[in-house]
Amino acid sequence: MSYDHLIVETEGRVGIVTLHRPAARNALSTPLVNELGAALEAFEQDPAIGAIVLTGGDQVFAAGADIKELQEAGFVDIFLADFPHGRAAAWKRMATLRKPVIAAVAGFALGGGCELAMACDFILAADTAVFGQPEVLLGTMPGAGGTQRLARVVGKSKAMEMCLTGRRMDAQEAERAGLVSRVVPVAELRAEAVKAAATIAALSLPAVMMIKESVNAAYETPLAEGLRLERRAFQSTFATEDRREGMAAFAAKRKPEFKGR
Ligand code: DAK
Repeated sequence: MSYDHLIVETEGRVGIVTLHRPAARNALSTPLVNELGAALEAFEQDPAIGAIVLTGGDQVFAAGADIKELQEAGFVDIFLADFPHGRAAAWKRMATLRKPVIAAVAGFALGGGCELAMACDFILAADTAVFGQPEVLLGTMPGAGGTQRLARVVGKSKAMEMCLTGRRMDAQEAERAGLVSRVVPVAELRAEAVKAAATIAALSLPAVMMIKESVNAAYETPLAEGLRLERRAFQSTFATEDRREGMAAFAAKRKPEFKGR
């Protein structure tokens, strides 16, 4: 498949999706979001891919929803389409991918851009990264997780301040607040993200998927239920060839060869 607003590549077992609409600061237009959904789905279905990097390149991650596309829309348009043109389907799919997705963020990740990064499994930030939920400055509010994921990750005060005032957060503050896993020089961002994804992609895919599911459960379940789910997932790994191989390799002092089985 060819894409107009994305660059889609692979490096070994890593799928890399680069948002590519530089003239509009990678604003998340309907065609771009639909392409993003298709590209992620293709990697999810591809057995040769073990992990995914989502980036906007080294200038900007994404400036949010396409404001020009939305400016004439009325409530009924937005409501009936469940936010324009089936776009919600791509967002929902994003949240249900089972393979890990790393957001590699350089420059602005604003509004829907910040929400898109937060919908990934973890965020690696360049030292140029800037996060914000400026929707209130447009007379609206975050609509794709900004009030929910941000509050869970950085806490109520910071989330409230950012969503209520539109104040942006730089990479260092984002790291202190736990929004990003770490900050790297912008020139190294892509390589670091691909390296992390390659590390994951070389491991046992069933174990990786169970870990992702279990960590995500921490945000959606009471502790006792989350612990039960984690315990059951841990026990399930004892049904995989990879778990046997991993422990046998350790005991034999050799590198494990995981098959994803
Ligand atoms: N939409 C459309 N065009 C945009 C854009 C955007 N979000 N951001 C930038 N552009 C365009 C500019 O209009 C300009 O176009 P031309 O004038 O050249 O035609 C070009 O990109 C360059 O922009 P600037 O000249 O402003 O560039 P700067 O580098 O000076 O500034 C900036 C970059 C990102 C700081 C600035 O452009 C900016 O503040 N942009 C708007 C950021 C913003 O307010 N974002 C929030 C949008 S609301 C949901 C899904 C998503 C959402 C909600 C629900 N569901 C699934 C339910 C999300 C909502 C939002 O994100």
